[in-house]
Amino acid sequence: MPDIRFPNNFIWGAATASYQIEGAHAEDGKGESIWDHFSHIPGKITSNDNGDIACDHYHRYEEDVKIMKDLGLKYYRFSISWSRIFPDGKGSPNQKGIDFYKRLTNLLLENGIKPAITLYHWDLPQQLQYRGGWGNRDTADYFEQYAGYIFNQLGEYVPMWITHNEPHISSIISYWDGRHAPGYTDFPLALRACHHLLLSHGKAVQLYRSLGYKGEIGITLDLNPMYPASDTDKDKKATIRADGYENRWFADPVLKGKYPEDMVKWYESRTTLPEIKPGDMETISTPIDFLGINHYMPHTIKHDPSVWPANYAKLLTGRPLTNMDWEIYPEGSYDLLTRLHRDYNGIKLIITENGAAFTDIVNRKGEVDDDNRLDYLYGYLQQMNRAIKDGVNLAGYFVWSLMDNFEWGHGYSKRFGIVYIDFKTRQRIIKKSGHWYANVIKNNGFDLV
Ligand code: IFM
Repeated sequence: MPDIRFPNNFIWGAATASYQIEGAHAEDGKGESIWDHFSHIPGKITSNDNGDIACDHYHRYEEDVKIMKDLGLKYYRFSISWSRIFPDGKGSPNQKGIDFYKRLTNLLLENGIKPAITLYHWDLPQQLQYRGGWGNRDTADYFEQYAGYIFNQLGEYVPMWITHNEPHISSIISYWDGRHAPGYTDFPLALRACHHLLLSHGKAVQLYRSLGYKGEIGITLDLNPMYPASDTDKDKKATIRADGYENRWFADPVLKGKYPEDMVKWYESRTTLPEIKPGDMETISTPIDFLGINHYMPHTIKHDPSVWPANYAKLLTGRPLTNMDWEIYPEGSYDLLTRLHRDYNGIKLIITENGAAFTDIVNRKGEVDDDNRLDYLYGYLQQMNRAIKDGVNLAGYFVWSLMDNFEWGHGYSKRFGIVYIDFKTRQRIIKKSGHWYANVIKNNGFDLV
């Protein structure tokens, strides 16, 4: 028996997202998405990279499923490109688009790999952006229609559904911070986008329930633990605010049916809050089967009145960094999981993303010895296992990512994969961390070294 052992039936998987891997950006009737649009604006992406070809997964999915099988994955988390299905975001579906996901789903199932589908991983159809994107409440209805079509096509075969990936990124970072598509810098609009994203989540969950499928449905939030930079009252209060701004603003509506009161109060005198119609919060908090968590790093928070709107800044504390300059602190994952368990009623949790970017080099033997990534996974999995032992209901883990891919504003300069991609030849090489992870899955755990 391995030193670190996970519960029976633990979900072991790897994750990707449509725009980051598929390529075939204008093929077989696919419509333009906001990321197709944004990445083609000069200066938005490192080296002006884009996802036109990416990992070419659209054409190489058979090879990729074979790799998943070699790794022994139990689950594969991927997202659907909305504009591949509805090129204009609504209206008539594109048969060739849905056929691709049917072929992929079938092949996964034939190979004993369960599909976990994310409906929205940030690639909104550009035609809907022209109508206001997530700032427009109607987008929540279009999302519900899109979700309904996908449920009807794939619902019978897919055991795990995730409505949205990281609404914090697709609202705040995309509509206020401006780093992600559509690249706006309007805070009240970002809060509106957030409300409509959460509303569309609730609508999709209700619809899924009404259709009677047997799978499970949840949402994925990017959640990180926050620690004060000092013992001062100001830093401690700023830490609570940072937690409200990035974590609770998303988790509380879904799991408690209300936006956090401290943050509502904070915003009231500083900005315009979104209109909440009767019934919205009930829809948003429709019970889910699990909470997906994407977790990568801790944040250390300092009060900083010059940073609007929440008056805090993040500090680096000298801990080792990944290639994204994200601090490595596995104990943070223990703190986060135990805290979520405590604050949200012991809800079932699934890590839907965790992993690290490092500079990888193919050696003369044609191998990638990414010991740094392996160490990262080793440390984080150990702490997550500790949380399970302490009673946290953690049911699964998906490594980010199955393969190196288009890392949004960073283009191809950041590699997160356990499988290396040569972006010239599109050759795939399982990295040392991938071989290690395959053994973890096989043994349902690992030995301490
Ligand atoms: O690549 C992203 C992914 O799309 C969403 N979560 C974080 C990852 C690393 O930045």
